Amino acid sequence: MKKTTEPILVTRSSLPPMEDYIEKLRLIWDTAWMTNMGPYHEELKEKLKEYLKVDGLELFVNGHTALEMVIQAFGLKGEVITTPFSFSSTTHAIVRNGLTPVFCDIDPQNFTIDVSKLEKLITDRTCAILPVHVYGNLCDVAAIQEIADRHGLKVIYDAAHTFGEELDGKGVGSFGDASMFSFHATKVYNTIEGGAVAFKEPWLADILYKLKNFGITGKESVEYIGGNGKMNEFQAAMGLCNLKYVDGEIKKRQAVAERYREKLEDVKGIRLAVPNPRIKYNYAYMPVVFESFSYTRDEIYDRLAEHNIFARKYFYPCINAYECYRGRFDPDETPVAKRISGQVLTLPIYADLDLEAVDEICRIILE
Ligand code: T4K
Repeated sequence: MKKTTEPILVTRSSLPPMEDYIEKLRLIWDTAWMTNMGPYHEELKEKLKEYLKVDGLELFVNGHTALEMVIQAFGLKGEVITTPFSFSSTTHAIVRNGLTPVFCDIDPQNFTIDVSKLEKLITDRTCAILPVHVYGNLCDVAAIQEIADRHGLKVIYDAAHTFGEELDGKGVGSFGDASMFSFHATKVYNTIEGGAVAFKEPWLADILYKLKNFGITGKESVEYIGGNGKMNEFQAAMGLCNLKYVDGEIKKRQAVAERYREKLEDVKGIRLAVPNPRIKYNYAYMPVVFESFSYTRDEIYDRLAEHNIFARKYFYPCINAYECYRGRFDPDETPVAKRISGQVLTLPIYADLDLEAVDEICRIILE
């Protein structure tokens, strides 16, 4: 088998033509305005509100800070129900706000929170649900909202993976009380590092703006214990440039995802998430579950690495098995998440990935 010369990594950042970015840098040099809600920040905020089809939006320096700060904005106390099948950020944001995460298992089909197991985890200490639209697979937003309304709970989505996605034509950020998007370099759309909170209630705009700027409320007043979560002008300029090309990038990702599906969908022992025709996807990740295949997930991972192809075990281990949470949670209480996290591999996917490379990756897997 031919070894690829250049390593193929799980993803590769989308960058605009360099001239576009240089052009944007001129204003920064002319004005010397680099951060603290400058003109690019404000322009990007308005453009993203429209693109994401949401009522309110506040930009942040990264997705994690956005999540920490929206949790703080709601002034939550007690327990937050979430899933352990996510990136560390989701649970860390809960814990760093002094709240207790309670882990709900996931749906084996699309890996999001299993709504049939959610309600029995609600106690009189529960204040919110923090589900994850993992890999861009949307949660059952209607069922979650119905449960939340019945128990008077807030719903904050970790929508880090869902830039530009829609359900029945509605922007994904319009569900729940708030949604956090990540614009990290590894995401479908990037502002180098960056993130946002989308929301409906107008009061959130004001408090999020203040929280990300140290809680400052006036020339001589600081009313909140905020932090520094501001997106700077270099990030916002990159965001404005990338926004022009993102639809094209998503189309190219779609071709890659469809090629993988063509090659792997009907293979015995391999399972792909079932697409939902109501969702407009962004093809952020390509998760493949090696359930009863002739080789284990780890064997496939190693075999690809021998060929210079670096898939990733997103998300292994489950968060409730992390060293930093040892003794506090039992991963056996979320058996589906534990099983899937031992079987899933996210294969390389990005806009400029050649379809021939996809064929080669599939050939190595199936060989
Ligand atoms: N919630 C969820 C569900 C998330 O997945 C994340 C982030 C967050 C919250 C928090 O959002 P942010 O605060 O990050 O905005 C990466 C990303 O750093 C992280 O943003 C992402 N999730 C997570 C799933 O993946 P690593 O440690 O796997 O990244 P790294 O450095 O190994 O990069 C992966 C590949 O991306 C590289 O092999 C090559 C490519 N790459 C990477 C970088 C940094 C590029 O092409 N260009 C680059 O600049 O965490």
